[in-house]
Amino acid sequence: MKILLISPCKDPDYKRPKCIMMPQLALHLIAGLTPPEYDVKIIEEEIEDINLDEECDIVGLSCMTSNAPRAYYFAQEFKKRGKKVVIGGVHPTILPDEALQYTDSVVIGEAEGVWEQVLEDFKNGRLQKKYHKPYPSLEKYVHIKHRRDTKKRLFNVVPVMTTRGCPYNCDFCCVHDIFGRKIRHTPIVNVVRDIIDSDGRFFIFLDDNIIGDPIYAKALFRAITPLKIKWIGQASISLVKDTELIQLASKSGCEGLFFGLESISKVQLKKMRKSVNDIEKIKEAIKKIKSFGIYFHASVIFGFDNDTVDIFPEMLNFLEKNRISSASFNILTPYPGTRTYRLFNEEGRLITDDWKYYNHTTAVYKPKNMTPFELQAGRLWVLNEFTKISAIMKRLTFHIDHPLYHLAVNLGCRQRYRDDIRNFPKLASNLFPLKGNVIDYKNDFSLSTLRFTDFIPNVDKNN
Ligand code: B12
Repeated sequence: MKILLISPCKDPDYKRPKCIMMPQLALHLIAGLTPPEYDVKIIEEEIEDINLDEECDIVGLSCMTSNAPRAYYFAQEFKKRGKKVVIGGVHPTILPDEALQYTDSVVIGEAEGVWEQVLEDFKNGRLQKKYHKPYPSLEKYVHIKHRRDTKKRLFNVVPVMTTRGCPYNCDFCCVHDIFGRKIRHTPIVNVVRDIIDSDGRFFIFLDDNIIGDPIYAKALFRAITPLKIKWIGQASISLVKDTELIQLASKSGCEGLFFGLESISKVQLKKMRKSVNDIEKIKEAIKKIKSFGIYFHASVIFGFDNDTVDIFPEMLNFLEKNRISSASFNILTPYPGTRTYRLFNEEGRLITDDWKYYNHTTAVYKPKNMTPFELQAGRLWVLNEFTKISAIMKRLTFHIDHPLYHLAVNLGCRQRYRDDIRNFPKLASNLFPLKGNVIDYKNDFSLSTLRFTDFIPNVDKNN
């Protein structure tokens, strides 16, 4: 029997070079859970095309919100061709009934403890509509067979996940609803085994917060130190409160961390219940983390209710002043299942229900203190200013300890800017049609030639 496991892309017209796409973990893990009698083929549409007539018995689709429409398209096409289709991932977990309109079966939550049952039921012709085993144990070692393939990508980085669940409860995030509030751990001995089995040298820990449980994190860092690997991951700024933890992370091969800084507004930081919520303390934290040789990548969000258009130059100024090497510029996104979604929906602020736009970088709602267009354009303006070649080179002088990361990440962000600016006219005319003929998106609009102050006041405020 043959299983086809697919990760659809967000936009089939825009695929990124294979080497810069971070490899999938979920589908490889599911392949690892699959009994040996099945043949498994994994396809990531971001890097390869999908043949709808591919020989297989059952199709498994994995999706987040932004690629859910594409997943549903494939589900329908495969069903037309007589295949059974099972779907799983973040979006079907939140909206299983929506997913069932297009598929035969939905796995809600994690695949561990469920996937074998799905296959057994399929084999016996009694596939159920929904499968759900909340918060399964992560004790069992799952051998991931396709490491060799995944290693060819993103500078040979190998993805690993050590924990699930998140104790924080951010309004805009769905992770606590999906994986629970209690952190569950993979036994450290299994993480070590996974790292050794993978034969890799460079790893990415996909955990939402690799230091979420400091006791586990310290034990993990001690256990991987002898492996002499290099790794990157995501962490909360509270790392700074525990010097031993930073030392252990650095000694175990931590080269860089991605920090969800989110906002520089004190009110907003407090609202998000961030444990380090004083901007002066954040500045010190950045310095301290960098002093341990850890590359600092910041992730910020625009569009909170107290953000005005001033947030764009303020954020740029903050990042430059604090010598932040690289940053992801996101737009607040009301993902289904979050409190933010419920609130914006109740207040009638959502401007589209097309999930493909729910991607962290598109204004899909009316912000309180600016227009959706201003939010969209303001993000692009910051991205442009921060990733101009002259700005990247200027910052390089402060990051001579990690020149390759600095250049690779920033040039990647520059490419992202180029893609976004190319797509902007189409996006803007779909989502933000103007009432007055203020800007002809197709012919007049070029952010690269306009300064922020030139275009923001020009926009029709009623739009
Ligand atoms: C790594 C990661 C990425 C990687 C993905 C790498 C890849 N090729 O898959 C990259 C960086 C590319 C990425 C991109 C994006 N990401 Co992302 N990402 C994550 C992260 C940190 C971990 C995901 C992961 O791999 N986990 C490990 C695996 C093992 O877990 P899993 O994927 O959940 O899979 C389990 C179950 O869901 C289930 N399952 C999943 N699929 C299937 C399929 C079947 C058939 C079955 C049976 C079961 C099943 O079984 C698995 C094992 O238990 C999560 C945060 C999180 N905690 O989930 C965010 C997260 C999933 N991403 C998110 C977002 C928003 C994005 C982007 C839109 C961001 C952007 N600006 O572009 C894009 C969208 C990409 C797309 N294709 O549409 C959001 C999703 C919110 C939502 N409702 O959609 C999350 C939850 C982050 C957050 N806190 O908001 N992401």
